[in-house]
Amino acid sequence: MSKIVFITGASSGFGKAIAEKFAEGGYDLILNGRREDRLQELGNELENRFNIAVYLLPFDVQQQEKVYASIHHLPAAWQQIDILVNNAGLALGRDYFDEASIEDWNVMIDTNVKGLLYVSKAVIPFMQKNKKGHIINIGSTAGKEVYEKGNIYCASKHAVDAISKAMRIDLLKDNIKVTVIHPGAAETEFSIIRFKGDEETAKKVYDGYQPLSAADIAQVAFFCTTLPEHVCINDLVITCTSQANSFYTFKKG
Ligand code: NDP
Ligand code: 8X3
Repeated sequence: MSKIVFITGASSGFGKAIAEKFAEGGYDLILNGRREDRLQELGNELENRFNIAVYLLPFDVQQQEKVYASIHHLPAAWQQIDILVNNAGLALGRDYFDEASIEDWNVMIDTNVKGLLYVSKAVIPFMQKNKKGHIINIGSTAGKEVYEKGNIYCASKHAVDAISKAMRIDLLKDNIKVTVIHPGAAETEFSIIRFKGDEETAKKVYDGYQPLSAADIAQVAFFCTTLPEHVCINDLVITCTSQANSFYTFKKG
């Protein structure tokens, strides 16, 4: 069997582009997301185009029992996971702290933080058995600086940053690499989800400059995993050329 990469949130955006990039590189894929129809379509296309094998593992990362049951029941050959990409995540709303919805906060914390923990906890024993592995966590520039009305999304991504540091220290003994990639603004379905289907507001986020694309992030994720065995990129912030950090983006017009 070829090397195996397990990608959460592969039905859209970064996760989908990462699946395409690794498929092109000859990896077999475990694809997760909630929208099974999208995973099925992507899986079929990549199997046909790149002659690789794809295993679909649709579940909601917020549901601990389902996460554990799905991962523990992987066929033995598919348990030989080389790379885990913890990408599933979202922002919901852009509101002042005192006006934001508690439901939105719960979903962001349950997905971006607890979901990442559940999936990692379930996959790490397979890597420990093999005495190798690579975990890539998708953070954000929002995990480096807190911006107005970003409150709990920023908090969840700061948590991803801290969890990545903790994992890297505690998994040294198992020869497991941990990389956290912090992208800036990238045009995916992210803002449509954040603004709850308001496509006009979502589009405005990217007006006046060229944001990152999902393919840019996929290229970087692939690069991080193809370095020599003894080399690990720990922490990587990537923005488009027009963006410096969460606060400064140069926009035309
Ligand atoms: P998209 O909305 O395009 O993709 C998000 C993916 O996450 C989808 O595949 C979605 O699948 C999946 N997902 C969401 N919730 C769950 C869940 N509960 N269980 C399983 N899968 C879930 O956004 P992006 O590709 O942009 O976002 C990917 C990651 O990148 C997120 O963690 C986001 O915070 C981060 N990020 C995004 C940036 C951006 O500007 N776009 C910048 C920095 C970081 P489904 O709905 O089918 O479950
Ligand atoms: C997504 C980028 O700037 O919306 O993580 O927080 S931003």
